[in-house]
Amino acid sequence: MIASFAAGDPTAKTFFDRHGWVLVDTLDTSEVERLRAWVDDVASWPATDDRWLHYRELTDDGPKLCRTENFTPFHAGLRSLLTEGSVMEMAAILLGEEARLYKEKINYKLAGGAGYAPHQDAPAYPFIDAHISCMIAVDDADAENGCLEVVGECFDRVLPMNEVGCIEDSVVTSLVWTSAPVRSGQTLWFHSRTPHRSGPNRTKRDRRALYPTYNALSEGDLRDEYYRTKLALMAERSVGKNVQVSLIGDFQGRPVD
Ligand SMILES: O=C(O)CCC(=O)C(=O)O
Repeated sequence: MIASFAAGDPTAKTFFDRHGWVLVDTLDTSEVERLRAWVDDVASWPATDDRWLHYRELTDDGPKLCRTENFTPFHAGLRSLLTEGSVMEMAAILLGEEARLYKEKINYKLAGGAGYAPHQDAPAYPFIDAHISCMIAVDDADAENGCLEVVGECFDRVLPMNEVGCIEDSVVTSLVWTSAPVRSGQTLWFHSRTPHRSGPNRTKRDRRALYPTYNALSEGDLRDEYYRTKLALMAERSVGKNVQVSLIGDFQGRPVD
């Protein structure tokens, strides 16, 4: 078990500044129930080309939803969770100034869903120098259903990358990886240069999580520009042979077609 901090506790920043990640208790049981209903809402939305972005992967049980992005304009509850209240407050504490939502995604990792290769987020996030992300656990995440593994005290620079923008193998083996189980309602915050990876979901239990990313307001309000650029770049190039959900080839999911 990793020790967690209470929501809004300013001392979480001291831990974060040293380790590049910190675990925070964010939602109580009834808030988790409400969050699950909201995530079910989003998962039920149809595919569209001009609103939210759904991505699917092929699992041994057939095609499954693996990610949704750009949902806050279309869901008031999730928009409020990610842009007001204790999550936003913690983003500001950790960034050391007012924060803005840069992007948001739900990673579903449903039973049988694939994992993520070792990477840092920074190379996938253009325009800004300092951003932080968090994993808000919708379901309990553990080693069996593919929780994150992080490297502590290692966020001062972008590490050498392979051809798909993930961390080079020789560097991966030299790093010390810590498994980070997260209970539903807890939030694992991490710096955009904190190396992380996760295994597949080998269980029958879904492992859904929200991942908002924030930048310091002094760098601007960049969310619309991020999504415009991401879609343009993904339309003109692809990275690797797996399902492309990002500007780097971190996701290991098999394509559906
Ligand atoms: O959800 C996971 O297991 C890992 C997610 C991740 O690393 C990412 O989306 O960049």
